[in-house]
Amino acid sequence: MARLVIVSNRVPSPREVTQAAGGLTVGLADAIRGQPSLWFGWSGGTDGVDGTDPAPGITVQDNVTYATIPLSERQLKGFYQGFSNGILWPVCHYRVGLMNYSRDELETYLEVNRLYARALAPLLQPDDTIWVQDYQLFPLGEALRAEGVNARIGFFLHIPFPPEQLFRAMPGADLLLRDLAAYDLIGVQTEQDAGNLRGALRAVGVERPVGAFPIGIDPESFARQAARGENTREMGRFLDALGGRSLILGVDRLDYSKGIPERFRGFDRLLKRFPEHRNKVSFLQIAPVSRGDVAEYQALRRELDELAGRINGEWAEIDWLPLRYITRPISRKVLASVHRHAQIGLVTPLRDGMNLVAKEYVAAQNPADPGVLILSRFAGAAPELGDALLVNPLDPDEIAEALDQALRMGRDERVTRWTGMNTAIHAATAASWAADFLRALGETPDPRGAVA
Ligand code: GDG
Repeated sequence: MARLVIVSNRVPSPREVTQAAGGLTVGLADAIRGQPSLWFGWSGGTDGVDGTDPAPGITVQDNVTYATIPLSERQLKGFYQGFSNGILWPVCHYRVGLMNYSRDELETYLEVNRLYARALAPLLQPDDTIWVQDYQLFPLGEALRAEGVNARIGFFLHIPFPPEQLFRAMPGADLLLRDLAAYDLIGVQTEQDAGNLRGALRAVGVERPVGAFPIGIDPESFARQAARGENTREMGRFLDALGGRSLILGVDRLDYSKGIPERFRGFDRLLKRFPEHRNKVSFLQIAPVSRGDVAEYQALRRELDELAGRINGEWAEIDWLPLRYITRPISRKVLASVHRHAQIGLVTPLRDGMNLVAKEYVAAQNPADPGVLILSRFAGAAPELGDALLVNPLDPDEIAEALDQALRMGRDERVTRWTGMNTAIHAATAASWAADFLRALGETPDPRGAVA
C-alpha cells in the first residue's frame, strides 16, 4: 500500500497523534490513520554535530514510523530562531520592518533543509506521497529532487502569504520562490494568499498549481470537551471569581501577529467610552509565552505587562479586576469550557494564516444561548466566519464599539449568527482539510511521467 510521508519541523510524539488536540495534528493524524505513514522532522535535540549527517532516530507505533534527526545549536539558531522565526515569520505576516535579516541565517536555513533532505531520501519508497508542512521548509522539495526523489511532493503553508512586492523585499525571496517549482501542488489557507503567491511565482517565472485549502478543527470533539469541563472544580472557582459578570475571552500564543496590545487598547476604550459596562464585564486573556528567545517577543511581553498593569490600575475597584492576563498554558479541557462560558470571543490578529481559536470558540458555544465572536478581518478565518462581528483591530474604537454591540446583543441575533458560523466550521474541518489537499495532490500529473 502506498505510504503518506509527512514532513514538519516539529514531529508530534505517538501519544500526541493518538490524542491529537491542535488543528494541524488532528488533520494529519486523521490522514495517517488510514494508511501506512512516515512522519519526519527535527527530534527537538541539539546534539547534532556541524559537518556530520546524523542517523535518524526511528520509532514505530501502529502503522506510523516516526523518524527524527537532531540539529546542532548553531543550525537550530540560524535555521529556526533566525531565518524561520526572525525573518520569514514577520515578512509573511506583512511586517517587513520587524525582519532581522542576516545572510548567514539564510544560508543556515538552506543548509538545514538540505540536511533534512539527505536524511529523509534514503527512507523513502517509490510509491510514497510526500507532504511538506510550513514555512520552515520552503526549499525542502527542491532539496529532495536534488537527492533524486521523483515522487509526488505537496507543500502547505500554514501562515499568510503576503503580496508579491512585500515578500520579495526579503533577501533570498526569489530563491525560495524558484525552489517552490519542485512541488506538484502548493496549498495555502485562503484565496487571498493563493492570489498573492501566484503573483509572486509569476514574477520569477514559475508556474505551479496553487490552491486554497482552509484548515479547520474537529468541532464535535471540541464541543464535547467544552461541555464536559463545565463541572470541574477549577471552573467552579473561576465562575465564583467572575461573580456573574460577562466574560470576554482572548486565547493566543504570545505573538505580535495576534494583535494582543490592540485588543487591550480596545477593552480600555470600552471602559472609557461606555461607562455602563464598568464592573459588569471581565476580560480574560490567556497568552502562553512562545519564542521567548526572540527579541521582538520579549519586547511584546514587556508591552503587555505594562498595558495590563495600567488598565487594571486605572479601572479596577476593590471588588473588581477588569483584566486577567495569564502567560502560562491552560489545559485543553479547562480552555474549552472557558470558551463556552465566554459571552464574547475576542480574536484580533493583525494577520493570521487561519486562526483556529476563532473556530474553537464557535464550536464550544451552547447552541441555545451562544456567545458572540468578534473577529479581525485580517484573520484567514474571516471569509468563512462572516457572521462574526468583523473589525479592523488597528482601531481601538472599532473594537470598543463591537464589544458594546456584542454585550447588548439579544439572543435571537446571537443564535442566528452562531448558526451560520457553526455551519461553516462543520463544512471545513481538520479532517476534510487533509483529505481535500491529498486528493488534489493525487490528481496532479505524475512527476515520473505518464506510466500506462
Ligand atoms: C499556525 C498559524 C493557523 C492556545 N493557547 C493554549 C492553547 N492554544 C491552542 C489553541 C489553538 C492553537 O493553540 C493555536 O492555533 P492558531 O491557529 O490560533 O494559531 P498558531 O499557533 O499561530 O498556528 C495559524 C494554524 O497554524 C493552523 O494552520 O491557523 O494561522 O499561525 O488550537 O486552542 N491550548 C492549550 N492551552 C493554551 O493555553 N491547551
